[in-house]
Amino acid sequence: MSYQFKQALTRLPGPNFAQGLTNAQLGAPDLEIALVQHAAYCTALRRCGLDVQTLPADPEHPDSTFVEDTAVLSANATIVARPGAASRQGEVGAIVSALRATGREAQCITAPGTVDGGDICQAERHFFIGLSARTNADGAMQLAQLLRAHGYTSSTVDIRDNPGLLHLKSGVAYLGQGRLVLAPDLAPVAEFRDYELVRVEPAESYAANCVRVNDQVLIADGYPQLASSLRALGYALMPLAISEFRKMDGGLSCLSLRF
Ligand code: CIR
Repeated sequence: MSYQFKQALTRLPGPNFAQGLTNAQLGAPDLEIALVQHAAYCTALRRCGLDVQTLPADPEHPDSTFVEDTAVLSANATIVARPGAASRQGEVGAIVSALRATGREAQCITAPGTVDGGDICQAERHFFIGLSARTNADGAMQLAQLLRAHGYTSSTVDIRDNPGLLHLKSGVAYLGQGRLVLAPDLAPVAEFRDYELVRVEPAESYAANCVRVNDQVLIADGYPQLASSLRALGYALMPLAISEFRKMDGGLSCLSLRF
């Protein structure tokens, strides 16, 4: 990955965390454990060299710890998303302010468009935009136009027939050097055929949501096959416990905005 991340934005899960949206059927999350896992995640980002700003929990928005969904950030672009779940649309105000404080002025996705940042996967100068239950065609079109104005290309990947994937990045991660980690549900997607694929076994599908951060790859702990494939390719891994966020349909990428 040629781009080096310098900063990250995260947000604490709050006492209302268990009231967020989920289809995971893994039981209610334990807030104390979630806070420990969140702190370890922020520490991992710092070890990757990032300056991490953690916003306080938002009592109005139980899903607001999943900050990735609120924006699409790249070297040149700062685009504030418009989450597809109505209960999450109020999360963006605090993110706009936090980004502004770092000197980034945001452009916004507007109604009737919806975009969740979790549906957006950047691979160098190209963005894959997932069409999902959260990101609609209008939002995808607005985003593509904004990205084009910043010199990026994009293409859409329709995951609406993949009920196992909440977001595109639930099933794909870009590692740099033209290489993607890919969950089995996305294996048939023609858009990915020009990339070198690290295929995730069906039993480890959840682990496809890993995150390359500078010289490290954050990976959910407990997925030995993917970990061993990535180590064999020379990646330094940071395995992280993420169980409480998984109970709320979240993964590693969702817990931060990296820029
Ligand atoms: C939601 O359903 O919106 C949250 N409970 C989980 C969001 C996870 N975000 C992500 O995968 N980017």
